[in-house]
Amino acid sequence: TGQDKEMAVFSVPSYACQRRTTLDNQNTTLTDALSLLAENAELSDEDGRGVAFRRAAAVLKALPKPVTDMAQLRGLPCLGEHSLRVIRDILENGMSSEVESTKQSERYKALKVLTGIFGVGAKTADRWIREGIHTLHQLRDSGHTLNRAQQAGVFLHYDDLNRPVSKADADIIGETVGKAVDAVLPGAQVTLIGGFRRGKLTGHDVDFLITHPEEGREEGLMPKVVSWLESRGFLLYQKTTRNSYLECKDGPARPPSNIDRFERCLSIFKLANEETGGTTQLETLTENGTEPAGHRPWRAVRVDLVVSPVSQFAFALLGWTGSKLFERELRRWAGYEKAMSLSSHALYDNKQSRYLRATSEEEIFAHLGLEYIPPSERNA
Ligand code: DGT
Ligand code: MG
Repeated sequence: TGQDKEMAVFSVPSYACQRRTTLDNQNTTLTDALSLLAENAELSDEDGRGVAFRRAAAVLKALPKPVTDMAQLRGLPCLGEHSLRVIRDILENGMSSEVESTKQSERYKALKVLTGIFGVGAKTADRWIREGIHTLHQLRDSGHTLNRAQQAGVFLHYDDLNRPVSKADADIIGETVGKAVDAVLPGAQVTLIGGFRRGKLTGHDVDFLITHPEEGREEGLMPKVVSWLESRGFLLYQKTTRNSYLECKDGPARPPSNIDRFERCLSIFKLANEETGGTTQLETLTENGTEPAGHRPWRAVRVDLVVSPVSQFAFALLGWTGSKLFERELRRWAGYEKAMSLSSHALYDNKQSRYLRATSEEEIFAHLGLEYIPPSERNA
């Protein structure tokens, strides 16, 4: 029919790491709906369902035009029955009743509030909800003993940590981190990673990768950087850990030397307000009784620092730039299509039984037989 001729037909490769996904999303209504269902599944310990919704949302994010008709989706990958039903509801009725009822549900609302606490994940939140704890007030009254991170998250900085961080704030923090690193190890380099490297204008935290061009010089760097920052009052909280090597789940066992040398610091930064701007938002007393930001000249910001030896830098850079789904898809591609194991430390070729070296992200994409996708197009 004539209508069919007008309709854009889309074609999208199966893996998100084969696609160029910019921040210019033409289907935000649909992707917001699917992302909400993904989030709800993840918070409910249904990771498989979560990933399915994330993949479906990512396909829609890669489309050059808004979807207006179900027929346009024919042949597209990763759109399962459930996701298609949600999309159809929205295209036909302007909303999905499943999304709306999830959004309104007490459980989802409580999960959002409780996992909004720094240091509280889905498991803890779920346990509290089963005890009838749905709000911060109820949590405080419950008499639960909270760990140090959670105390910082609930009592001190809840509102700050749940307010988006701007790129300008990220840059100011980057300058401070740069000064710290330069002071304790001249020649060491700081790179902004995470969502800001992909061009996002806001984020939930600021992520930095630190390395030194001479292998081994980065050892012991993190504690020094942290002391420098701490002694000058830049840190409200910090916890430095040896890399827990979570991505090991997806790969073979690796030499322990890799594991030992990767350090990470989860911190809460004290960011002074710009002198001219004062506070950015007008605020009344916060509902949960934390100290309102309007009455103090700083805000709290989550900052993640990672130190990598230069031999692993390209892998760390690629692994920490995201998006999370893009990373997951890269590892899936490596495993299923190339019989390789990719982590933030290394790329292992199972057929050749050896590690493949790389000094740039471009080389890693080449090893994987993928077209190079720059950070700004990894927003899957
Ligand atoms: P945001 O902060 O919400 O605006 O968005 P992103 O994309 O910056 O997300 P974030 O900060 O949670 O993580 C940045 C990237 O770092 C993410 O794409 C995956 C990676 N990443 C996060 N946590 C870990 C981890 O524990 N291990 C490894 N290898 N990578 C991680
Ligand atoms: Mg981030």
